[in-house]
Amino acid sequence: MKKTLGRIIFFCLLAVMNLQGQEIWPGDINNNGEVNGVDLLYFGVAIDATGPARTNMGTEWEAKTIDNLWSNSFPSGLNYAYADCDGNGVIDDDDHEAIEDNFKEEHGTVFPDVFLEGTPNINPPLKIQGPLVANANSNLSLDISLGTAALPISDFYGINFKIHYNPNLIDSDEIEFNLIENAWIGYDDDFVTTLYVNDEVSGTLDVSITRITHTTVSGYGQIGKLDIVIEDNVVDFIQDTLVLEIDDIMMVSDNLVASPITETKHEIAIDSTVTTNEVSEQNINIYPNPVNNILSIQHNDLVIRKIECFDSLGKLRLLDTKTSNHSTNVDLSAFQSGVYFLKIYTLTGIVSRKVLVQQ
Ligand SMILES: [Ca+2]
Ligand SMILES: [Ca+2]
Repeated sequence: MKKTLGRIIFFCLLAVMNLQGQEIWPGDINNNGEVNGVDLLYFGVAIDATGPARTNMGTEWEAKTIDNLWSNSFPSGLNYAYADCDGNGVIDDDDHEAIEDNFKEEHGTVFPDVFLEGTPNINPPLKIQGPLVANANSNLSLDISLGTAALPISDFYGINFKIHYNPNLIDSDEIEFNLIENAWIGYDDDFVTTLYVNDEVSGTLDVSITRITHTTVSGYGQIGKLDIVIEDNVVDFIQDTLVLEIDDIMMVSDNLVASPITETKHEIAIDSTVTTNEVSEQNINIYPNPVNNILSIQHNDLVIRKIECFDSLGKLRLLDTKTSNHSTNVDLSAFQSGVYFLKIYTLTGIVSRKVLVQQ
């Protein structure tokens, strides 16, 4: 989302106006109408502060009346009472928990957080680095780094970002981000706190990290690792390149001043030609390709159990369980022109092939 001056002025006005609102929704610390990782950045700034407790304590997702404002405010003018999610009069771990419990909840009108998009080679990048090719059903550990020697980071206090992935290509239960030991931004519980939320449906991992020391650090290089497991059913070929994309980055100093960070993406080609071993490519010939009628699958000594054909959307269009010796024919004459994917199950493994139908 691009920064615009109008939005920022409006956002600041909103923050000041909210002082009159006198009610908080637990977890929405910056009071913009939604709970997300940006609220953790505000939490990190306000941590350990104390003020008057609320009479209406608790973190259930409902409006809580603020009885008394605190003496501290965020730079935007928003009162620290909004950071005391549970209302006990101190900003501590329970308030962090409220962000997690109410993550993605919304109230009233949502004024989306503003993310400053960096310019490549001018602003420091947040990068994913790792292999460019991977086999189906393999585990990968990718490096996440912030800043480079040429474009280092100064006055780091916290960062929030999203990693997008295709949930059809990786095991969405298994995706995990973790800070590495000795990460230059801090890694120990005494120095940083984190919040990771994975949405398996949309394929989004929200990562939020903030220091809790009231002091900033400067540096560059690796901060964490992203562990993923490539699915073993990617042979359906809905897509054979995994794209991991970082966006919605907000990196702030200890007074919540944001600096632009360059968004990046990392592409991994998934080699799914053979998902189980022992089937040599040379053992199966498919012809003609392109085809408009009968496709011949010559399989020499391999015994075929079944053949599946998927269209480019991954929909199963044909299932053939006939077996024959050495060669099997598949009728594709009714298929529209386009790319299709064959999955050939043999006794020793599965072979996948791309077929072009031209009518
Ligand atoms: Ca918020
Ligand atoms: Ca509290």
